[in-house]
Amino acid sequence: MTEHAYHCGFVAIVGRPNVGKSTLMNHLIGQKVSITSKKAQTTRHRVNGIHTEDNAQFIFVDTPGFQTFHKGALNETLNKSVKDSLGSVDCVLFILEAMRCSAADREVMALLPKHTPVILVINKLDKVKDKFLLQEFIDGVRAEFQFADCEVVSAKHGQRLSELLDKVRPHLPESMPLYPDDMVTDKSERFLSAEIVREKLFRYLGEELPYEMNVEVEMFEMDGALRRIHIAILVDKDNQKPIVIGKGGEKLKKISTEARLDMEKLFDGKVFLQVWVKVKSGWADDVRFLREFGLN
Ligand code: GDP
Ligand code: MG
Ligand code: K
Repeated sequence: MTEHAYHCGFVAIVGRPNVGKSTLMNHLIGQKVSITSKKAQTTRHRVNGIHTEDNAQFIFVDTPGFQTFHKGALNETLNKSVKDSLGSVDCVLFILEAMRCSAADREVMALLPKHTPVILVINKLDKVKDKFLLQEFIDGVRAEFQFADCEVVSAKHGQRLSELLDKVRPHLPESMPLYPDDMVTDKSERFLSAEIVREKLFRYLGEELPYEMNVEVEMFEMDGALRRIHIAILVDKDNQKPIVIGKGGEKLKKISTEARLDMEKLFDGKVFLQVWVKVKSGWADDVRFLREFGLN
């Protein structure tokens, strides 16, 4: 393996809800996100995003069954599909929150593949006060599973992400990039779709706009010529949800419908858009208010 060799491969990000998978992913790919194209669907995996560097291309993929993962939802069929897909990527990132390894974390840990390198990623480093206790915590976790490597990061603050990528790179096969550069250099449709929802929120909430609010693209997929887009509006507190949703859901409906129409115009194709409001802390499914919009 020469130092100048180009590496390219598939990376899965796993962990229980709220450890920071989406935040990490968003930071890693930034605006340079590649949408799932027709080409991508010919590969073994569903591509979530691509990060391309001078010497490597990291292709982040979905793990079927993992998006719907929540406590108690795992069963044998799901376990098998998770295991199969984790066994077929080049590298797995297992995310834990610093100083926390709960039963839910261990459920995920039990699904980690034995013959694929798994890197332990300790997230939320910014919340750690005692570095000595952190080292003890890491040693404890590493005693439970044969991790290929370990890195501590703060996904939210973008800290130590290049160090993390440095540890992933050697596990990717020597290969030329699978995706062309032009797919990852522009603002992507994924990024633009979040911008459109953000713009509608500003327009329709005005002064009511909750101070802390994020828009997150949870899924962006091509299904033939149809774009399937799932967007979460993240608010800080439970009592901010009705502000966004409106009476009988009318505000959210308006926001979603207009956003979808804008997207269809911009992308020049049909869009199936789901928008929901989520409170940042807690389990997604408990707080999900879902509106579905069919096709015209
Ligand atoms: P996911 O369910 O694993 O995708 O987790 P999210 O990416 O949605 O993150 C869950 C919560 O943790 C969000 O409120 C994030 O802002 C927060 N979070 C993620 N990374 C960090 C971090 O590095 N530090 C801190 N303090 N919070 C983080
Ligand atoms: Mg997420
Ligand atoms: K990037």
